[in-house]
Amino acid sequence: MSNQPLFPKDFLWGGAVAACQVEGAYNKDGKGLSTADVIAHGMMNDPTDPIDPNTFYPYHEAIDFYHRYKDDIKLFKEMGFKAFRTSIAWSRIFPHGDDARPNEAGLKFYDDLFDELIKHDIEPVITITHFETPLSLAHKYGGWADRRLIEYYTRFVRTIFERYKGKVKYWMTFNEINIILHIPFTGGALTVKKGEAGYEQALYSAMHHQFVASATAVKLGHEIMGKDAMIGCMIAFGPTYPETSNPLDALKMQEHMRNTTTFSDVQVRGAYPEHYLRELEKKGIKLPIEAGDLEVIKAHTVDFIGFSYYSSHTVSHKGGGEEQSNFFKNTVKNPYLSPVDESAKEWSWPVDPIGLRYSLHYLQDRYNKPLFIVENGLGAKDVIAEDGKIHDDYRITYLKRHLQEVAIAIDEGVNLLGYTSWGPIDLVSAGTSQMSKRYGYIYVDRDDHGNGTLKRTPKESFYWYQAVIKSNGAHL
Ligand code: P53
Repeated sequence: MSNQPLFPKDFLWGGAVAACQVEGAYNKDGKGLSTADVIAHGMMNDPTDPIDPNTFYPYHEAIDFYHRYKDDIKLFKEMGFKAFRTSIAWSRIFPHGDDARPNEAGLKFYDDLFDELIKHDIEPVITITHFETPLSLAHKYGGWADRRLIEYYTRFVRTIFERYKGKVKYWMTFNEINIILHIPFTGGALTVKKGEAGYEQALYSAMHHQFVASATAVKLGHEIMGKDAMIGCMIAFGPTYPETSNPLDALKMQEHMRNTTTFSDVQVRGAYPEHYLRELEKKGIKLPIEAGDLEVIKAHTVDFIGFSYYSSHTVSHKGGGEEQSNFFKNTVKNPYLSPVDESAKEWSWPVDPIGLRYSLHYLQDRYNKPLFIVENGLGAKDVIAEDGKIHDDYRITYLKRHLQEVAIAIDEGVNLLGYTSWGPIDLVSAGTSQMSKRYGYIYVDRDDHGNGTLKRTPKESFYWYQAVIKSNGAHL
């Protein structure tokens, strides 16, 4: 790429994490248990609850960011971060979710964290809740399938908006809100299991309640923090391609794409698409819509669209084809995509940098709202070389190719607020609970069983990203 600065002057370069995947300190300073605290292995869907003292729970200590954030932020600053995305652990603030009063020690922790970021001129970008819900809300109410969760979430949101106004400008209401249909336990606190009676109805009830809660948060955000506050949605995004030019494949693509766009449509356009309402009706599902719900959703649409991008999907009308991973199920292999690097083979998420450019245009054409890439990155196995360094050239290649596409999209007119790559420091994987699926520019000495010193070491990609930010994207 040429040395032309294509990125806007105040572009928010940085990295993104989630509270539960980094903080640890799961029972410190009054924090209540969250749904993530009962995950011992695998996808965040399969709790080992109650906590078994003989089982290792990776989220309990995670990478101990709770105690080490000052040093970690120094490293982020050294890379030149302008923004850092993290989330608030709901059960630090409301230990049971439905408590009448917040836990002051929890509020204080985020005050200190945000102050530390601001001190280093790093803009906090905050996800209100990211794949963790107070566990007690699961036990007591069965999670978001119960309408009362809207009230408890709103209480949480009001508390943090009032507390952190003036410190935090960028907010997102729910991490990857569309993932609730795939990982209903951590984000939705749903206790009914797949295959059990009422499972589907519970999923869609939870979804509707989260939409109402999200719109209510946008409303409150503007009331409490004024027009300056930017309250966004956060969607797990990836375009769907048809396997061939067969019109039946095009229809299949449209159907698959709607699994995602329905979620952005509700939050950005303010209404359920007609096709979705019909589809649910045919499935015999009844959305628990109460008086005023649709009006709130209509009136309080988001200010920007935050999205994660890891890959695209390819579908065929003939059906599933080769299963590529949990999230990419019902998709077929796309022969035009780059091969997955050896270091990332275990997870095999297809690599499609052009798909990111496509996504940016797609979302801008559809919604015409500011966009924010709040996650992108390569989960890979890293090895410490004999010289003691981590030569993660595969990660640099992945990120570079994606950022080159981002630069082109911006040059072609896309309005992008920033780019926070996923896991700038190694963290616990949401999809697998592994530490060995690493995304970081910073290596953390910790394995899948909890061994290691937690020592931080910059990888080769650390210096690469530092140069990218320093040149505002001119040196990719
Ligand atoms: P891991 C599935 C598909 C796309 C994004 O994922 C996903 C998931 C859930 O696994 O989640 C986001 O850790 C999520 C992060 C997560 C990250 O992608 O499975 O917002 O919490 O860690 C990467 O490799």
